[in-house]
This record gives sequence, C-alpha cells and structure tokens, in this order.
Amino acid sequence: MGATAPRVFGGVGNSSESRPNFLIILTDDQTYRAIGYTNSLVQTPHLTDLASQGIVFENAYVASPICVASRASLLTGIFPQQHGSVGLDGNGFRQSVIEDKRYRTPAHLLGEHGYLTGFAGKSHLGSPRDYGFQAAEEFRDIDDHQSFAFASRFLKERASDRKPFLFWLGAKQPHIPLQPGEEWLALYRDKEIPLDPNFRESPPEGSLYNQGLPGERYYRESEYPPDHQGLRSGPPRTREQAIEFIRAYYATISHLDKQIGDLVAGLRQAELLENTLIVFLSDNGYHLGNHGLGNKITMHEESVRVPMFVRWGRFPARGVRCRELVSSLDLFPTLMELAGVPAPGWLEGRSLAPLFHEPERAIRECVFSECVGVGGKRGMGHRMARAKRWKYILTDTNEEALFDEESDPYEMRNLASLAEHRATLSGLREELRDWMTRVGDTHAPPPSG
Ligand SMILES: [Ca+2]
Repeated sequence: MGATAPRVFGGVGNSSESRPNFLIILTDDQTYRAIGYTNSLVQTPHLTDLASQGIVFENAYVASPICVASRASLLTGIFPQQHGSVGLDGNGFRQSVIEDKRYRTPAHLLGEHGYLTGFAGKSHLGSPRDYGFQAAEEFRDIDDHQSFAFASRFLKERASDRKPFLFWLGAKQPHIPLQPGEEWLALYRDKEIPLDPNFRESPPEGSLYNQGLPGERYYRESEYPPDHQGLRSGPPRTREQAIEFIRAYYATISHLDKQIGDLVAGLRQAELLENTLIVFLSDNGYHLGNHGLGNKITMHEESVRVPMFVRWGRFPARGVRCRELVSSLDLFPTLMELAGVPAPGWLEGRSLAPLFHEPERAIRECVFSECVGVGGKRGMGHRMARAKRWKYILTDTNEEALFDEESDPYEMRNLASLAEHRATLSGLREELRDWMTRVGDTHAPPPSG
C-alpha cells in the first residue's frame, strides 16, 4: 500500500483521467441473506446483475452491528472502542474526528487528493460536511427518494466536469418502520416465506441474546412507529407476524434495488460506469425472528454479517464469489490503495484489492466485531472472534459461545463447554484477548487456557 498505483491494475495511474471514481452504497439493517444472489426469494435483479459483474464477498462482517458505531467505523477504519462511538451515541466520533482531528475519513483524504466528495442520506454522526464531505445533505425520508435524487444530481455534474469523485449514499431502507408501496408488497404476497431453522417466537435464556443491558432484549424497538400493517415492528412475533414482517422487509429491499438500478443506469448513460468502483454493503444485519429476536446488536450471523460486493469495469475478474473473511473496516484501505493515496497508520482493515486478483488467498485468519456500548454502559455487550470455520463470542456476563459454522450455520449448538473443542476454544480466546488489548476493551478478558 502506498502512494503509487497498485501493481495488480497495471493501468491505474495517478492522473485524474485514470483514477477510479467511488460510489459507496450503504444500506441500513440488511442481513446477509436478504439479497437475491444469496436468496432467490428476494427480488433484487439490479443488485444481482451488478454483483455478477464484480466480486461478491460472502463472508463480510461489520466492525459493530449497530448503526452509529458501524458507520463511524467505516469512516475511520477502526473499531468503535478506538474512535469512541460504541453504541448509538455519536459523541466519541465527533470528539476524535471533528474536534481533536485524531482520525480522518476517506472523504478528507480523497478530497485532499483532488477528489470531489459527496454524501446523501443517513449520517447519524452529524453533518457530513463536518467530517470531510464537500457536497452533502442529510435526509431522513423513509423511502430514500431525496437521497437518490441528490446522488443523481451529483453524478450528472460529474458527467460534465469529469472530475474524480467519491459519493457515499447512506440509504435508510430497509430499517424499520417498513412502509413499502403496494407494488413492492405484491411481489411477495403469494410467496411462501420459509422461516429459518433458528426461528423462535421469543429468545432463549442467556446473555448471548442481550440487546441492551444484561437481560434486556428488543432494544428500543418499541420507540418506532407501527409499520404499514399497523403492527409494532419489534418482537416477540408469532410465526405469522414474522412472515408478514419478512414480506415487508423483502419488499422494501426490492424497492431499494430499483432505485439503485436507476442510479446505475444514469452512471452508464453518462459513461461514468466503467471507471466507477461501486461498493455495496450494509451497516449491520437484522434478526428476522432468528433466535427469537428482531433488531441486531448480537454477534449472531444474522446481525453481524452483511451482503457486500464490489463492481468495477476494470476488474481482472467478474462473477467471482469470494469466501475469505472480510471486514467493513477493509473499505477505507481499499479506497486509499485504488486512489493511490497513502493509507494512514491507524487503519485496522486490509485492502481488498489483492482479493480482486486472487479471491482464494486469505487476507486474515480471524475477523472481529464488537457491540459494547448499547444500553448506555460501556464495556457491556458482546465481542466476537470469527475464524473461517469457528466463531467465538464473549458476552457482558462472561458467557462464552463457540459455534461450528460449517456444520451449524444457524448457530444453534454452543460447543464451548465440550472437551473435544478445547484447543479451538483456547486459540480463539487468545485471538480475542489480543484484540481486546489492542482496542482497549475495558471488559475482563476471556479465561486463559
Ligand atoms: Ca443499521
């Protein structure tokens, strides 16, 4: 990584004509299975088409499965306990980025290197102009109409001036309350919606299922207005209510898919598509009744794993499915490498560019995530070390979980207490212990051995 053009794309130089543009599409609360290329029930023809022209990251994990912390991590390239916004409070980010200027965002750095930077949609961290975006507007409309209109205007201007750009679109969909139009609901009305094997009407006992302070589930969901059916969005949900919720959730994603398709059509028309690197991902996942929960915040796959792909006309490979472990923190160094901008020293992620070239070569052995400030008390919550086959979780009450993701992808059998998995447990405890030290986790480390 450095100031020179990446080796794998011999033709990429630093002149404004050859530097790639970046379009980041960040959705809100979209779990990894809620996209057409992973789950054919979900109708996302545009996203599926785009992904088929690029590289899909099947094992992508967010640094933290909650909106504010996750977004602040994407923008700083570090974990929440490092930038200071650990839950839903943006003050840590504002202090460390805006006031103290200890960390800077991709918008700051690309802006300094001649990029025009734009933002539209959900920020959750104050005005994006305060953290480096030059043309920025926060929108809170539930259907993202204004955000896409703003994005479209920004891209039209680039079609005229041909200046390199970074545009960050923070969509609000499919966050609750779900209010998709009838035409989108109609896509799913007669569809049979199978519930996942780990569906429950309410969660089992245990701190793995905390979504706030110990014993607190369904964090804040009662604060949201009723959805399109007049139902409260939060669980506990019966099987029938969960199915209706999932229909509305998928319908919202199909609507979003259409908006993204229109935006990309505009890029193509403006002849900007081939040199624009599109990164699609979500800020966190969502429990669709999995383990009896809604919302996110847990370290379960539904919450912490997100759909993610990159599409770029100058890719060496297309239609690639990469199964290596990647993190939302990898976005920042990837942008820096491809723009030929030196990556700052504080970044915790790795550039994804080597995977574009060699998708089967691991860039890490273990990926981490944390959600430790929800409920207002720092140090509570969950942290995770996820290796390719195994996942280890340590909760706020020192409960441990070990899941075999190959044989148990729905995480229904906690193997942490079984002697035969002692060595695996021990290795992941050590990984997590090192990570906790690195990020300054205030919670007691996992037991040794
Ligand atoms: Ca979110």
